[in-house]
Amino acid sequence: MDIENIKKIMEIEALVHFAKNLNECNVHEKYFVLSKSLMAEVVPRWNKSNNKFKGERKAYYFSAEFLMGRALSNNIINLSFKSDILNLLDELGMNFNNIEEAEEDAALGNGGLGRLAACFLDSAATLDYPLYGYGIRYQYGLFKQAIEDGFQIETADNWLEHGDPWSIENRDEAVIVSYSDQNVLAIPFDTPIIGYGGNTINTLRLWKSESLVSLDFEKFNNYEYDASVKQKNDAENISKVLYPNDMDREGKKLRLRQQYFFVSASLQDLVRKYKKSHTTINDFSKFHSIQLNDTHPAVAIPELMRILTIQETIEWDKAWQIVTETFSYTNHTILAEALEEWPIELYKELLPNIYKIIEKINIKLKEQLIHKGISSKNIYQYEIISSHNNIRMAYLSIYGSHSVNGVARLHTEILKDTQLNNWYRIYPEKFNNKTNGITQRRWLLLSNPELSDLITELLGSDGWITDLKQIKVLEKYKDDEYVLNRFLDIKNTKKKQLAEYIKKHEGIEIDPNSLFDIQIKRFHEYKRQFLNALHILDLYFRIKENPNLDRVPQTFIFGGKAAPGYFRAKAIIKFINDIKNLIDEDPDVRDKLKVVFATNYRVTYGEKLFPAADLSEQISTAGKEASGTGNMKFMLNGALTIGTYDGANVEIVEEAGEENNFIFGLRVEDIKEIEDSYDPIYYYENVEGLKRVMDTLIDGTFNDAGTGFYRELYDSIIHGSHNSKPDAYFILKDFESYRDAQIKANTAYKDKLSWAKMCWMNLVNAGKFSSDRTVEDYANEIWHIKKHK
Ligand code: 8GP
Repeated sequence: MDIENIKKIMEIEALVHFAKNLNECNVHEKYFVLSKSLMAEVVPRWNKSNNKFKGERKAYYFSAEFLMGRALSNNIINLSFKSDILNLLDELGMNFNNIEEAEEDAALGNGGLGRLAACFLDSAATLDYPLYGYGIRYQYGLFKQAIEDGFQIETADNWLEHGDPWSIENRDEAVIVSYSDQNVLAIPFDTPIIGYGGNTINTLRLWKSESLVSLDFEKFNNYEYDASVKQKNDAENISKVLYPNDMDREGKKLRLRQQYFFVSASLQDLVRKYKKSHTTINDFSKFHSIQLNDTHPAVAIPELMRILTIQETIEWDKAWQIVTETFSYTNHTILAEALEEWPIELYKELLPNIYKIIEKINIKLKEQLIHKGISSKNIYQYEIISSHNNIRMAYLSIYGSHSVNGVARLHTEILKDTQLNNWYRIYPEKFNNKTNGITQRRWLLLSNPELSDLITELLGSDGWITDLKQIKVLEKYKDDEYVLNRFLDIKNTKKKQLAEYIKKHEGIEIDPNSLFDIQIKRFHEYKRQFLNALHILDLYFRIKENPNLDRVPQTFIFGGKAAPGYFRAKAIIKFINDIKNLIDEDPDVRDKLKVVFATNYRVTYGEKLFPAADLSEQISTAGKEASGTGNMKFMLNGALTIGTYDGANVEIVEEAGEENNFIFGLRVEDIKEIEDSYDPIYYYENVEGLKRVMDTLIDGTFNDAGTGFYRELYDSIIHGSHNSKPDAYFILKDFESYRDAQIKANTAYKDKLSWAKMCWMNLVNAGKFSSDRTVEDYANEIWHIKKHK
C-alpha cells in the first residue's frame, strides 16, 4: 500500500468534494475522504479479484436484508492497513476514533437474518470463495430508537445523509423491472466485500429504484405539480425504506413490490451477463447457485421460470430442472406469524404473469405428488396455493429448490419432525442443517483487539483470524492463573470502556466491578426479555426485604428495538425502563442492582457490548429461537451463557461444557408434554414472589401513561388473548428455574479465577461458531463452488 498516495487522494477528495483543505474538513468529511482514498486502493484489487473468477461457477446470496454495520474499520483491518493509516492520521493531526464514530451504520436489516448475511459475505471473501450478495439499497435503514419517558420513539434512519463512499453507482448496468401498473429502473450500487488479507474482494450489489421518467412535463406546465412527479415518487418508493418487522409477515403491496424488484433485477443481471459469454442458457445452473435467505426472495423461482420459458423459450420441464438445480432455501424461523403467505389477489393484481407461473408450478407439484404415491385427499397439505387462497412461500421455496436447510441442529430437527414434516417425508434428500456462525474478524479482532492480542501471543501466531478452530489449543491454559488473570484484566478493560460509552450515551454510571449481565437482541415475546425483567424486579424486592442478601452487585443491560406496531414488545421496553427508575431512585438497592437500557442497539453498539459481558442472556422459550448468533458473539468474547436448551445454545454447551454455563428451564420435549394442560395461574399463585412482580403491572406500582400497555401485558400472561393462550411462552413456568440459574451465576462470580476458567472454556471452544465453518459447509455441500486464491 502506498501511504503517500492515500494522503494525496485525501487532499484531492477534500478539494473536489468539499472545496476545503484537509484540515478544514469536519469529521464527516474526514470520514468521507479517508474512505474514498481507501477505495482508490481497493478498486484495482477488486477488478483483479473479479477477473480471477471469470468463467467459474459462483454462488449468489439473495437477501432482502444485509445488516452490514460500519465499513471503515473493518476494511482497514481486512486490508491490513491499520498501522499505516493510524500513522498517517497522526501525521495529519486527525483522531481515528472520532472519524470512526462519524460513520453511520448501514442498517439494511432487522436482526439475525440480515446480520448472518453480512457475516457470510465476510467469510466467503476471506476464504476466497466467489459469493455475491444481491439485495435492496434502502434509502432508509432500520429506524433509530430513542427512549422518552420509558417509551420507544422511532425516527427515520437517513444513513446516506453524509454520502456513501463505499459504493459505486453502476448506471451502465441498470435494468427495467415490470409490474402490471408500472415499469421502474433498477440501478445497481456495488460495494466491495474485502476478504481478510485483501486477496479476494467480492461484491454486494444493492438495487435502487428509479423512475424511467423523472418529470411529467405536460402536467407540470399545467400546474399539476403533485401529479407531475407522481410516477417518479411511486418508483422511488420501492427502495425507500426497510420494513421494520422482525418475525412478522408484512402483507403490504409495497413489500411485494420490493421483493420482486430486487429478485427480478438480480436475475436479469445474471442472465444477461451469462448470455454474453454463452450461446445457450441451458447450462445456467452449472454456473449459478442461488441461496434464498428465507422466503423473502422466493419469487425468484417463478421469475426465473418466466425468464427461461417465455424469454428464452425453453420448454417447461427443462426450465424447471434448471430452476431447482439453481436454488436452495434457508429457513430462519418456525414462528407461524413469520412464515410468509401472500393472498393470490395481490399477486394477480401486481404480477399476473408470475401468478400464472405459480399456478402452473402448483399443478405440476400435484402431478408429482400423485406420482410419489400421495393420496389425493392428502394433497391439500402440500399445495403452494392454499385452500385460503394464499401462496405459501415456504412451500414454493422447498419445491423449487434442491436444498432446504435450518440454521442450528435443533432447529433443523424441528423442521423435519414437525413444521415441514410432510415435505421431509417426500423429499428427505433436500433437507440438511447448517448451523449458523459469526465472523471472528468483526466480532473479536475488530471489537476486542485486547483479547485478540492475547490469543495471538499465546498461540504464537494470528492464524486463528482465518481459522478459528486453532484456539482450541489454548484450552491447556484453563488452569493457568497467569493467563486467567490476563483474561480478567482484559475483561475489566472492556467493561470500563463500555462504562464510559454508556456514561456518554445514556448518561448512566455503572460499576465495572459489578457482574455485567447483557441481553441484546430484537424485542419479542419468545425471546423473553420480560422474564429477565420480572427476575430483576423480584431481586429488587428480595434485596428490600433482606438488605444483607449475599450477592455480588449486578448490572443488567438491555438493548434492542421493538417493531413499531408490536405493542406488547413496546410494553416490555417501557416496563424495563420503569424498573430501572424504581431502582435508581432507591438508595437501599441502587448500589447492588442496576439496569441500563442501551438505546438504539445496532451492530456498532454490539461491538462495544459483547466484549464487556460477563453473562449472556439467551433465554428464549425452547424450540422458538432457530439458532441465535448473539449467543456466539458473547461466547467468543469469553462470556458465560445463561440460557435455555434452544437453537445453537445446545451446540454451544456441547462444545464448551454444560458445567461452564447456566442452563435452565423447559426443553422442547417438556413443552410438548405440558402445553395442552399448562396453567400459568398455578405458578402465579404458588411460586414465591411471582405474584408480587406480576401484580406491579396492575396495582399502580408503575404507570403506563394511559396506554393500557401494562394491563394488556398482564392479561396476555394470565388470561391469554384473542389469538394466544395464556403465557404462550411459558414465562411463569420457567421463572423459578431461571431464578435458580441466576443465583448460581451470581454465586459463581464471586470466585474470580474459577469464573475466568469457565469463560476461558467458552472462548477456546468457540471455533465451531465461526461463519468461516458455516460458509465452508454451504460451499461444499450446497453451492459446490471452488476457492480461488
Ligand atoms: C433469525 C432467527 O430468529 C435467529 O434465531 C437466527 O439466528 C437468525 O435468523 C439467523 O439465522 N430470524 C430472523 O431474523 C427472521 O426470520 N427474520 C425475518 C422475518 C424477517
